[in-house]
Amino acid sequence: MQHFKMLINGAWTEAADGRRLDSMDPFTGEVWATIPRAGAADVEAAVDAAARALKAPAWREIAPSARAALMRKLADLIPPHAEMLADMETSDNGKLLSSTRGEVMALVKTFNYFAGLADKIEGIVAPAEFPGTLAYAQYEPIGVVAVIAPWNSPLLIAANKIANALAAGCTVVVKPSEFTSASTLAFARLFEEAGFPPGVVNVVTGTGPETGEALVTHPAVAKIQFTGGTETGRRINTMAASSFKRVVLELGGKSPNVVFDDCDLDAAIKGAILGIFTSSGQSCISGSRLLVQRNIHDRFVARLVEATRDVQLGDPRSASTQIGPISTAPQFHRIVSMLEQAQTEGAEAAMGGKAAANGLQFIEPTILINVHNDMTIAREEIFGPVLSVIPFEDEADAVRIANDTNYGLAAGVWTLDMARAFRMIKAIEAGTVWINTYRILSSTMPSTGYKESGLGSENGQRNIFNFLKPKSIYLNHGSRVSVPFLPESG
Ligand code: TXE
Repeated sequence: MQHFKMLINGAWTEAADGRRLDSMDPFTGEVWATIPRAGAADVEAAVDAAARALKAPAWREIAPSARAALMRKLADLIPPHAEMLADMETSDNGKLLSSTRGEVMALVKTFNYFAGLADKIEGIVAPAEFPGTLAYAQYEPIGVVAVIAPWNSPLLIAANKIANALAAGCTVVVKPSEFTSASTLAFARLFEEAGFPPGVVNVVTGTGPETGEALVTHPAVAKIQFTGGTETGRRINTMAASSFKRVVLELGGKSPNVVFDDCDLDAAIKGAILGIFTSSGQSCISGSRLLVQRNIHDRFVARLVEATRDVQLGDPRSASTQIGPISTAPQFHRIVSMLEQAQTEGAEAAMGGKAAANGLQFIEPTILINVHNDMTIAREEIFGPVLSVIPFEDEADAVRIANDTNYGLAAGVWTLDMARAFRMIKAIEAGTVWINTYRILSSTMPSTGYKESGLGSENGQRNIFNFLKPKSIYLNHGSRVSVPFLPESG
C-alpha cells in the first residue's frame, strides 16, 4: 500500500484536516494507495503558492531559454521513471500497461516541443502613427492556471496542459481525478528534481465538488484548463464566469466513424476497432457511432464481429490482454444501464451487450445493430467498449447523421475517393477529422471540440498565446504632450 502526499509550494503535505481517499485498482478491486483529500484551506495554500511563484524572481525573471532548459531537463527525467509511472497509472485506471507506457513516453516529446516555444514568444511593434512615440506590445503570462484532469488518461492529459502553461511562464495548480491521482503526484516529483522553483507546479488531490470547485472559484486563478464530462464542464464554465476566468474545456463526444462502400475494407475494419475498443472505449475521441453505407452494412458487421469475437479480456499487465477493465465503478454501472436501455429501445447486440461473466468490472466488447440515431445510445456518450452501427444511404445521408448530435469532437471517414474525402472534411462539424485513419493525435496540432464537445482549444504552436496576455505600451521618446486647454510648453 502506498500513501501519497500533495505538493504545495515545494513541500509534500497532508490535507490540513488529515483526511484521505482510497485509490482502487479496478482489476483487482483492491485499494492499492491512499491520497490526501484536500479541502478549501489546502486549495487556498496551493493557489497562494502558485500566485507567489508567478511573481518571484526565480520564475518571473528567469531567461526564456533557461525556462526551456528546465522543461527539457524534465523531459529527460521521464524515461528513467516511465515504467514506475505507467505501472501506477495501470493500478489506478486499469488501462493496459502497453498503453500507459506509450502515454508516459509521449510526454517526452510534448515537453520538448513546448520547451521549444518557451523562448519564441515575440511581442509586436505596431504602426500606431503617433510621432515621437514607440507603440509596442509585450506578452505576459496570464497567471495561475488551474488544471483539472479526468481518469481515462490522467497523466497524459494533465502533463500536456502543464507543459502548455509552463512554456508561457504561467504557474499551475493541478487537480487530478480523485480516482487516479497517484501518477500525477509521482510525476510532480520530477519537477523538483529538474529544478523548477517551489510553487511553480502544485498538485492538490480530492473530489470534484470539494477540491475542484474551490479551485475553479478561487479569485487568484486566471485560467482553467479542464478535460472531463460535458455536464461538469458546463458547471465549471458557469462558476468561472462571475470572476471572468478564461476557460478551456475539452469535453465528451459521440464521434461518427463513417465507412463508404468505396473504402479499403480491411483498413476500415481496423479503423472501426481502433476507434472504439482502445482503452475499453474510455476515450473522448472514441468512434462510438459507426456509420456504414447500407449496401455493405451486413457484410461489414459480419467481418467486424469475426475480427473482434476472440478479443482477450483480462489483467491489464499481461501482454496477451487486449481489453482491460472499466476504470471506475460509477462508469461501469453507467455502461451497464445504458446497454440495458439501448436493448429496451430496440438495439440488438450482434456481439456482447452486457457485463462480462468474470464477475469483475468488465464489459463485453459490444457491437449494437438496429440502432437509429435518435436512440439514447446514439446520442449520449457511453465511454465504454460499445459500438453502435447505423446504416446510411448516400453521402448526404452520412453527413446528416454524422452532424445530428450535440457533440463535435472528432470524426473518421473511410473512402478512396479523395474528392469525397474533401467534401466530407468541409461538411463534418468536428474539431478533428481523420481520413482513412483514426485516433492519431499530436500535441503539435490544435485540438478543439465543436458544439458541446468543448470551448477554446489546446496544443499547437499558436496556443501559447492563450496562456499570455498582451500589454500595450506607448512610449513617448520626443514629442510634446499636448493638452487642449493648456498652453504648449517646452
Ligand atoms: O467526469 P468528471 P466523471 C465523460 C464520460 C463519463 C462522464 C462522467 O462520458 O461517463 O464524463 O465522468 C473534476 N468542479 N468523461 O464524472 O466529473 C473531477 O474531480 C471542479 C469524458 O468521472 O467530469 C475530475 O478531476 N471539478 C472525459 C474531473 O473533473 C470537478 C474524461 C473530471 O471528472 C467538478 C472523463 C466540479 N464541480 C469522463 N466535478 C473526456 N473528455 O475525455 C468533477 N470535477
